[in-house]
Amino acid sequence: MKALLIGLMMLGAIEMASAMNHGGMLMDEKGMIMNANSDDLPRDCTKISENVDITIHAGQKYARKFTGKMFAFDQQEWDVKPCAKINITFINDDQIRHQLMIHGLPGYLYPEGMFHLELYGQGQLQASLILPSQKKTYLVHCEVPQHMEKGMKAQLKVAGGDGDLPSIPGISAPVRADVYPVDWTNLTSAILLLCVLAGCAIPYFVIIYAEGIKDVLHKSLTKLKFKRK
Ligand SMILES: [Cu+2]
Repeated sequence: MKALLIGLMMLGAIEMASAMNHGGMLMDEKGMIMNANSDDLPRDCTKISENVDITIHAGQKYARKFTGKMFAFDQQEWDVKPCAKINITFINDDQIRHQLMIHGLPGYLYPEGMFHLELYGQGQLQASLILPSQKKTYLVHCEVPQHMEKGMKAQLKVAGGDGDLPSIPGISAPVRADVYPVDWTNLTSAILLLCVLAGCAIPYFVIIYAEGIKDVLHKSLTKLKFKRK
């Protein structure tokens, strides 16, 4: 009987563990960590060159310094040594979902070449990864629809990287810049012309008829005062 109970408890524990950890993916009610790696060396590394602690904030307030952007990380670029181990603390300052995804990593260590942290709202997560020795620039972004396009894009360089990625806020020019065209029709042109004419004409008439306007205002105010009495 005792053996049976222990067996059942062990089965329960295994089931709980598998619910939390699906092939490199850790989940709970706050968020998700996918493909973290703090031990396995990339094939081209003989040892970890440096341990780097990086704190990355995500939130709307970090986009204020970039015109036309809505979401951003607090930093847009990091540079580390070849074979560096990065210990990331990812903090979401918003009440909405944000991700920190790093792409282009070796597939034999990181399935789909991807490292992925995700927070469903305000909070923080910690996870590590070890980078290969190759001089390269990795894409860092949030894949929630429109978040990258609206500014949540950055780059992680190894040994200075192999160039800048496009559309990194404050660093590189966009591939296609946002345009805000005016829908010019006869009506909008006529309204604009009318506004310009009115803007020029009103001060002119005010100056010309200043005395008359003053008299009219004075009389109106006097009438009002009498009525109140
Ligand atoms: Cu996001």
